[in-house]
Amino acid sequence: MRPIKLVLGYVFLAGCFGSGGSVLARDAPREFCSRPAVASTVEEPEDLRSNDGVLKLHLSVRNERQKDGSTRFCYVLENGSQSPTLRLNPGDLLVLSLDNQLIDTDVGTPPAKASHVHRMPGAASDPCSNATMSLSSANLHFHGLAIPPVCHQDDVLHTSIQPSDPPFEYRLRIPDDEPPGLYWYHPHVHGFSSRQVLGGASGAIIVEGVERANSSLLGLPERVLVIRDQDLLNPDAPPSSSDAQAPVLIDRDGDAANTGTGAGRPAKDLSVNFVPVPYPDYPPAKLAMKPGERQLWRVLNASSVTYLNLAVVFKRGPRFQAQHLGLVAVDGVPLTASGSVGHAIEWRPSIMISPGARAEFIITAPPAGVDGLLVTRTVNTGPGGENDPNRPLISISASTNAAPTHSTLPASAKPLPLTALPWLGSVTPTRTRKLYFSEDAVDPKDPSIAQKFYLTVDGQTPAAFDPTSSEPSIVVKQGDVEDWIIENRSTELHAFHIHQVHFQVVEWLGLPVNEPFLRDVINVPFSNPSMSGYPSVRLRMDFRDPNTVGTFVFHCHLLDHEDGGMMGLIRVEPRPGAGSD
Ligand SMILES: [Cu+2]
Repeated sequence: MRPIKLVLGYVFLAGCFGSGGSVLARDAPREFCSRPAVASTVEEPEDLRSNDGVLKLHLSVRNERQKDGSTRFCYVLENGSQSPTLRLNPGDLLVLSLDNQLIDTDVGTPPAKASHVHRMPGAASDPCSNATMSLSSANLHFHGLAIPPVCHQDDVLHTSIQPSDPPFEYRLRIPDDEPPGLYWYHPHVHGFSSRQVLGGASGAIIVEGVERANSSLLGLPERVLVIRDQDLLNPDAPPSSSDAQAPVLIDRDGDAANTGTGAGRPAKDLSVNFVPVPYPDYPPAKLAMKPGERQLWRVLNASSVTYLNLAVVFKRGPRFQAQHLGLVAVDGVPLTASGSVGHAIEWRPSIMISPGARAEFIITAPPAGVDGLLVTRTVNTGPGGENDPNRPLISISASTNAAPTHSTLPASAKPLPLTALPWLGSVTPTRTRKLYFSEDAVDPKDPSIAQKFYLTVDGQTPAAFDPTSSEPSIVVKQGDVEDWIIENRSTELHAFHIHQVHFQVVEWLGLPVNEPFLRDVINVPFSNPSMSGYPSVRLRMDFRDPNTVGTFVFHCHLLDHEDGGMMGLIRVEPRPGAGSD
């Protein structure tokens, strides 16, 4: 369900840019965020590769209001291509100049519906400390990278670039020991992340070398798939005939509520590399592979709220045959990360990917004459959650003429050295903390009003994240390893994410799992009134990396929950006696 917005004051944005001359100039008709047609072929994003250890690029962030009232957001290169994949090696420098060309697309709508703006005390023109956070503010979060939470690198608390600012330079170095895999970039403007990401503001980052962690990947063609959600293209359409028996329930925000049937109207449409797969008929995007070919698919769930549960079926006549997918990495971390052998590939009939999470897996193309289908299977998000029904995403055809992927992993590679630090799972935690997700009705007597969202450290008072406060709810020392129990006291799923840090899932619903890899997003099961106690996961949190020193956030990655306040602050203090690094 959607939160109420944290409203500190309504400001009609047209008046916020001084003379407004540049704003008016940008109001001319234009199409920057064009999108492919329904049922078209899935194209890979453009690859930008580092050269001599440096990747330098100029990216504009733009938006465009659509006839249906929705707004597209896009990251555009000078050549017009959108959401490029940034490919770097460990140790490489990324120099990204971000030009905010956003306009206020709410101008012209009644003031009550116009963008609201957080203005924190001390608002200034320096983008490193600009307290204005609005729908036309921009910043970037480099999701999953263990880089410092400071301005021009990965700070989202105080960095806010306005349309009137000159291009803003991000300059950061991929750590030498960053696990090779799939990461991503997206905006993190508090209160507005959901609308910007839902509009399409996201792109992939690849830290090269996954074949060094897993020799079974040597020489495989690789393909980046970014799955996004968006407002329904056909919100008023009745369900297709095969779905007709499924009820269309509306939750208190007007979103389609979880039907628990696997069918019915979804809360959001999905797209694959921007090819929309709209409700109610879901005409799938198209993709060709050579018959029987193996590829590494690197899938990012860049949805604002939609869970994915990916599976591949082959159609043999009237029968559908489920295939196994060979999972090799999660959230940018190869499954071989613990150094234990024998877990290089995990063959699974389906792979769940929470909003914000990534999965990299081997897929085998259908044989000649057989069609394949990538689908997302229904996810039960709980009685309070949104409807994520079964639906197809990509129709896979087997063809000897299939175009090659943009990129193929090297055929030989030096194995990745083991990290210098002991495996996280073998470290005894310094202490254990408990945090919990909870929701509150704004007005219990009026169920038409949405929820308030909290992520609380046990013992503290639940409160929505306050962007004007710099007081952390958790303070740790660099070098510490802690266990965090994350409990869900609400009736819908939440996806826990923390910046700068990967963690190990140690327990799931009280059962030891000791995953031999790390994650940066974990789904926490919803609670149910018939349960005794609340469902929880236990995470081993790693603050050993000196790059974690500073203040940063942890939050739910269902972005309207995050925007609604389901977020907290942590400060990692330098280790006493540690050097300046
Ligand atoms: Cu949530």
